[in-house]
Amino acid sequence: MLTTMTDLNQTLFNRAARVIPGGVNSPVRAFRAVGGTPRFVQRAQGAYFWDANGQKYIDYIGSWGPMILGHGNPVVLEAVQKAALDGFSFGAPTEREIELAEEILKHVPSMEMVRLVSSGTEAGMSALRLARGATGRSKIIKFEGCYHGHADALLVKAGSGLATFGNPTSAGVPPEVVQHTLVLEYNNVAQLEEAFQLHGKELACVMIEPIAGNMNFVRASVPFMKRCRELCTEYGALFVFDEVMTGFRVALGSAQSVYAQLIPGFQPDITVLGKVIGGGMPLAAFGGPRAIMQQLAPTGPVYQAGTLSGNPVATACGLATLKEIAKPGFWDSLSARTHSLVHGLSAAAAKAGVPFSADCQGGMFGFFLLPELPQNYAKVMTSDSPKFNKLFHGLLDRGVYIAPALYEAGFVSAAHTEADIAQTVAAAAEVFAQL
Ligand code: KE4
Repeated sequence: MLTTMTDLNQTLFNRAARVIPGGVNSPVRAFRAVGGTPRFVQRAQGAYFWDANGQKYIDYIGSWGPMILGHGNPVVLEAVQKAALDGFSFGAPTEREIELAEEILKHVPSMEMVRLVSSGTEAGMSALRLARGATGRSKIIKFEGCYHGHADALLVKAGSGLATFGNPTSAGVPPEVVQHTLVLEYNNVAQLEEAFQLHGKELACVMIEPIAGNMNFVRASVPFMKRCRELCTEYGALFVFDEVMTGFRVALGSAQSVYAQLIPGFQPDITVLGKVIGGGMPLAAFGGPRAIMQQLAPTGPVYQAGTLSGNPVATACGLATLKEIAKPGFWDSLSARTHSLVHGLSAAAAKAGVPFSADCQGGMFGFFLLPELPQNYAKVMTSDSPKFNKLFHGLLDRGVYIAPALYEAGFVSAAHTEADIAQTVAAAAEVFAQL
């Protein structure tokens, strides 16, 4: 167990809370769902970070997805240092934005063009405006438990953050802003059919997390995904894949390449990306067919802009990251490591008689203290929060850092070793025995 005389994390947290709301710049970091003191990161390297007390942790958050290579990858670091020497930001086009765009398009064939922005929220918000502008329609469908960033129209029964606070919508979002947003149950084909029968011709888009990482880890079933695609095509609505979390994280071709193997010819219309494509720097993107993307300013009527969009240092970080994960063998090795973690945790839970179900794809994993994998938000909500909180803190005390919220996914990086996995599983076995 870890004990420290003066907990410098608490000292920093108290100081932070005086000048930053909740002491954090993003709610989930405050540990509100799990209780206790957030760990203030002093530095990170590979699969680890060290907190204000100098305590080391195996990091399974990796900045909520971006750090797929692990922290401080030397190739990426060198690219960033080199780019910084040439200038931080110009507000003018650069060659590297073209290189990053070309690299993204190479791996995501559903996209012919892409626009770079600075956050997943900005990308999702812009994709929504594009879908509405391109179709001339206002209504949209999203699914309960999915989170697409905090743009007003999308902040309705979001899965991340808000679900943890049990607050299905946010204050400050006027009812008229969300009146066009239909929230359906994930994986519910009947409800989807009904919504299209009622509103199909008014629908600008259906927006979905193909693997819902904001409900921890819930896959869209093949029949459900197939039906979303068919109905969007039939009614002229655009199918928007929010791959901010799954993009370049579950596979080099992102989640859409996983579904294209299960549903021949499957492609979404618009894809939203973030996290991994920035390699940890503020960078996100959205893209799709040329005919749709040309609707964006300055070539079309849908306005969208950004001072730091395509930032030269962030694009260097993202491009170096994508080049590394495209190297032969990367995905076999990463997937093997993630599977080894999930199998180890499942075996440890079974041995301790703890109800447990887990799933993973590429470098992303999730688990539930439930006997079987939940298929939607309501089922995820039946999870035993107090028990999860005990697991969270038991692991944290043993130097293993998983998401401080039941509804968040976990991430393995290329820097995580089998020894790290073994240490994690051993720690979990101890905690499961106490549950
Ligand atoms: P950002 O604006 O946080 O870059 O991206 C928003 C977003 C959009 N779409 C999906 C599928 C996402 O998962 C996210 C952000 N994910 C959360 C973690 N669940 C970021 C962590 C946080 O909010 O602090």
